Amino acid sequence: MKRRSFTTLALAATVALGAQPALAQDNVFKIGLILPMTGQQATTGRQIEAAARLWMAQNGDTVAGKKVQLIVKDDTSLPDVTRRLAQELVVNDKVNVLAGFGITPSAMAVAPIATQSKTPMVVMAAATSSITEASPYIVRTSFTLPQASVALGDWAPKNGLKRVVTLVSDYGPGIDAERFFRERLLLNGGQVPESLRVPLRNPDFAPFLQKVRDIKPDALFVFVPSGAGAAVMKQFLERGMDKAGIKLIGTGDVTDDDQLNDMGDGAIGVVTSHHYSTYHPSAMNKKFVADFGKANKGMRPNFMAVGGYDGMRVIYDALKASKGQGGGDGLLAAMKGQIFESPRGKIFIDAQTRDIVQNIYLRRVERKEGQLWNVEFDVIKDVKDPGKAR
Ligand code: VNL
Repeated sequence: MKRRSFTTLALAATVALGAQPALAQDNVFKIGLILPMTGQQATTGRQIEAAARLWMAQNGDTVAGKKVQLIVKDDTSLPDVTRRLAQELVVNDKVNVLAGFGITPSAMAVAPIATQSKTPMVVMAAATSSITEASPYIVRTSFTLPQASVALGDWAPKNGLKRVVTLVSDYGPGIDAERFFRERLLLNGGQVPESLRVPLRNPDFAPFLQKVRDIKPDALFVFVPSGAGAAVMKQFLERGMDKAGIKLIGTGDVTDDDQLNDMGDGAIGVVTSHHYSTYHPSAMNKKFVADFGKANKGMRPNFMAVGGYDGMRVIYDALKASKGQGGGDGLLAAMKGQIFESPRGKIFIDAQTRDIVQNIYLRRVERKEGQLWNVEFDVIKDVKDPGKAR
């Protein structure tokens, strides 16, 4: 009785004030999706936005009685811009969740805002191990570089690649990749005669590749962020590194499915380790790839798209489970421990670390049905981030 009269009163007041949108606001659930839509990392933004929109097209925009609204902002991959946008989304738009984050510095810039405002922050792209430790409100649906790199440190020496030079982008994920690959290789009796780091912004790979040619290792291990792989591949082949007997290996960022088909047959045989391959042979993935292509003029979803798609699922499932109650903390609690099948295989959000646990696949570039693909040939199941154990 009491409750009903209160509701009636509130309604009457709302109508009297002509403030009907205020009532509607309570039924809106806002996701602030901050991505690099322009600039050097624009492919990452395009992939994740397309995946988020596909998720919503497939699953509707009403969850637990709330209307889901996606607010996409372009941070041009500059962390100061990411921080300002996150602040505006929290303070002015009053978003329920922050999501996206193309590169590590952008994710790091927003972590304190997530903590202060108690807003869950779903990291869909950035992949430095330590990101999830920057705020207790961060949940990750992408991957970590230690997770992807260790598998290759086991595979390489067993396959005759014992002397390996590393070449990485000089920032968080690159430094993680360099360190975890190297440690694992050394543990397996390999050697790293040189570790090279290239700038993140406008890198010129030529002088570094010349150095690698002079050292003439068995292999070159590469990490560059999504979108930069094609440039590495082109210069690697132009300098005849493969003909000189140096094998190219790396995390899957270098043979990014978004660009792979344009890299040419020189890419065939390159072995990488990663958590998602567009060619992954599950029924769920085949449907995901087909639907994504249909909605985006034939574009292939890459590992960024999968991080975005699964991130949306984590948000939807948390909203459903918490029935839209409990604010940021309720939502966060419902994100922890989620387990489900993704287009990449089974994934799990570790409740302790809020980081993703997933399979890591070894893949080789092959031409199949007239196109270049990363074809999986081995799997390491349920890999936790090795960066967390320290
Ligand atoms: C990061 C890691 C970015 C891996 C990437 O592409 C990537 C990052 C934009 O943490 O900054 O492939």
